[in-house]
Amino acid sequence: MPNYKLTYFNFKGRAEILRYLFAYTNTEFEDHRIEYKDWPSCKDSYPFGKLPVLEIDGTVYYQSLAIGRYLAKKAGLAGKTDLDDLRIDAILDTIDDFVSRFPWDAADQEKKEYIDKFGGTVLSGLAKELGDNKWFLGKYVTWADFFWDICSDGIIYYQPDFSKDYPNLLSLKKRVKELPEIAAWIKRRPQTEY
Ligand SMILES: N[C@@H](CCC(=O)N[C@@H](CS)C(=O)NCC(=O)O)C(=O)O
Repeated sequence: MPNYKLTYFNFKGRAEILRYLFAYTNTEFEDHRIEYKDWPSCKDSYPFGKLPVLEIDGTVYYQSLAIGRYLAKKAGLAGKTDLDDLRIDAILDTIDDFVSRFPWDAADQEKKEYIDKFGGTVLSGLAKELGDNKWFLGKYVTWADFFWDICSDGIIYYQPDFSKDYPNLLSLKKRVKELPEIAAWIKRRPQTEY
């Protein structure tokens, strides 16, 4: 079993998908969390000055979705075919486009404007993609389902009614959170606001 050390800040953010993937497979990992006040003094020691990074047996890997794809394959949470992987990546990138441009550090009004302007297109598209299926890929769970749950939680923190008009997307979140390994992780993870 390789030695895993995940480094990020003390919140969910871009590391939570990796923490879900470790949790789902009951894989031990060091959950190293850097406080913001300590960040300026260590930023330069990380690739491109960004987090998260994952050290695997001492070698540093970066970019959360690249790492996620690697862990998802190992966890059996990637696609069963190349075309399924293409669909998963398209869903991930759609969600990622939306959350990457979200004005996390701006005032509430600006956040609301962003959601009003772009949220509907993303939500209706994802709701259509999911349809009446249990998971985005139909019959089997993938890390795209996890990513939706985590990223939408991040937005819901600021706007609790985000996705309230899309019951199938809300049900999907519930199903992800009810997976026993994910439920256990949510219970034991450090409590942070977002
Ligand atoms: N696409 C990258 C984005 C990495 C990124 O922007 N990380 C932010 C935190 S979410 C960061 O390190 N911010 C601190 C800084 O830029 O100094 C990924 O997904 O890993």
